[in-house]
Amino acid sequence: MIEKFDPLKGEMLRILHPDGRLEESLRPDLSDGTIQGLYRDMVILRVMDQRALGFQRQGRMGTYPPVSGQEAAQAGSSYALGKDDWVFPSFRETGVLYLRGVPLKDVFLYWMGSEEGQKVPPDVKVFPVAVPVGTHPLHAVGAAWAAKLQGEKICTIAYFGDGATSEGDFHEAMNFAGVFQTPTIFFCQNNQYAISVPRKKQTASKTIAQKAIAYGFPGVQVDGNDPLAVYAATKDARERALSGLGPTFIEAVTYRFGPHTTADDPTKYREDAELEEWKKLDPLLRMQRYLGGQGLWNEGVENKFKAEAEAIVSQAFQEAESAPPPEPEAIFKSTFAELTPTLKEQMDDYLAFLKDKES
Ligand SMILES: Cc1ncc(C[n+]2csc(CCOP(=O)(O)OP(=O)(O)O)c2C)c(N)n1
Ligand SMILES: [Mg+2]
Repeated sequence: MIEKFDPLKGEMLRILHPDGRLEESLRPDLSDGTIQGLYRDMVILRVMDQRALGFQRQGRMGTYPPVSGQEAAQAGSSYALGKDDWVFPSFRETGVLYLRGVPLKDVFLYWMGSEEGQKVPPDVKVFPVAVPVGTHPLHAVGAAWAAKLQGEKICTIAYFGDGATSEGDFHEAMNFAGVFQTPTIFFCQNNQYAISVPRKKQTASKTIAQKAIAYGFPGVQVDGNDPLAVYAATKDARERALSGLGPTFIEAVTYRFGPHTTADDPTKYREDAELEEWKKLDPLLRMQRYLGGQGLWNEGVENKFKAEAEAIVSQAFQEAESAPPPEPEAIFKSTFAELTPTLKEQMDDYLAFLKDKES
């Protein structure tokens, strides 16, 4: 289905319009009940994000990268994955982590500075958060290649931003995936900015999706604020991957409502008017409009979902806050299974320094 939308012609996949109208001919195989569940999850992500900002401002959590505005991209794609598919996230995929089964407590722990938060339960197929921009698509391609060689019926998905597409690693990953036909989904959340650098200064390409064409596989632009379009494109990409057709590139066109991280002030580089225009395309609003028309959303439903979300977030944060603070040596011990001689030397040196300071 995605091949019907040519990024070179500016064609973008959209199924749920901002006014809540559904493109029936493109409707994915989701019941209205499931769509309501998807909306409920998006509310949890919105509430989680708002609370996380508050916790950071109260000094109870470290730097945090918000996801508000990108809930459709994260929830829509998560819903389309299989249980055994591997996710390779960047730092802004809090919503994906949660929906793929990483306990919210661990997500918070990570942003509190504890590597314990990166230790996912054994049945959760999520790699650690990659803060170095654009490095992990290579890992996703490598893992997909391994799965292909071993005959495993899974795909891998790498999440990254528009800015990451300027990194060399990204292009190496795309090239390798195209040549070796790896079952990989490249999922780009184009939120229009890489910190303060706008999309138009990132690439001279008309779309980011069209970059896939040069590497010999399909790329599709989807309305990233439309969870149904994101779901349908990801599901299609997954089916292609599992049937041996190789990689797919998805550009989810979206916008981050908040700052890049809690350390950023977006008013320095973007106009309020731009933000207001994008707020009209808020992914939660169009879901409310659609579900409202089906009798599955009203103020009562909204309040119920919000209260449930508050309870989930409060409990997770309480658990994270009551976990013991990380040992100083955790910073050295969290990368390799066994310490390298250089890391061991650095760790011993640091522990001796701390001991000296105490005495
Ligand atoms: C290799 C590398 N260079 C620079 C940075 C600093 N940095 C962190 S996030 C970011 C921008 C990323 O933008 P984008 O890929 O669009 O993702 P977004 O933050 O918008 O989700 C930069 C430059 C980094 N973390 N890693
Ligand atoms: Mg970006």
